[in-house]
Amino acid sequence: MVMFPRCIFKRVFQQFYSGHQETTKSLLSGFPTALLHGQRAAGHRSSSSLPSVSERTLIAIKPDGVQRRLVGQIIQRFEQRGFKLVGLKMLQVSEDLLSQHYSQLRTKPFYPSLVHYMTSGPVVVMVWEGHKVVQATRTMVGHTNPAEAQAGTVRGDFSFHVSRNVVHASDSVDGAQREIQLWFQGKDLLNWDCCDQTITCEL
Ligand code: IDP
Ligand code: MG
Repeated sequence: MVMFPRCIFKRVFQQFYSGHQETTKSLLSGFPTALLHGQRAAGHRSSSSLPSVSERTLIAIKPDGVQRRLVGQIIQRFEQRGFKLVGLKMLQVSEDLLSQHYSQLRTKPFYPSLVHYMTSGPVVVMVWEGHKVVQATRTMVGHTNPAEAQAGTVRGDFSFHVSRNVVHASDSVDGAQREIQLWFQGKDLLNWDCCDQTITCEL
């Protein structure tokens, strides 16, 4: 018997009881067979205990990352890790937004150059969701000063100076909530089911 991921079951039941059998059929026929079988091969457990996956963090690819065409490679790292992208946009940051984002740094001597850097071109800002995503993405991003960042981290692989460190990642769960509210409106964040949720999220 083919084991269907939980999200597919949920949507099939929703579709069936709401009378959309055609949609249900297309939902099933459109789902890659290999993935369905892969689910069984991966050893699906009918777990009822989902970890807290509601944690979210804000990641931004800074202007140097965008200019150097690193957007795809950076996004790929978080996707490969298994985190879920729930918000994404590209924008030219205003000084006002930046001063709120970096409110704790306003008195630092490097603040004017930080503003100049961050407003020098577009940024790509994202919200990622997953189990302990704040801590995990900070580790993946690496030390603030790329000279001290480990190889294998984003900053350790793509940068060498603190004034051009390619990417931002929230440093705490509270900080992430504050930053997400600053950069995104609630309606711009999507709650969606990953088809591989039982593989990547259930413990
Ligand atoms: P973080 O980005 O690792 O969280 P923060 O201390 O919050 O580090 O600093 C925010 C940003 O300010 C850094 O990512 C970097 O772009 C910039 N910054 C921090 N310290 C310096 C510095 O000494 N010189 C120049 N820029 C700095
Ligand atoms: Mg910080």
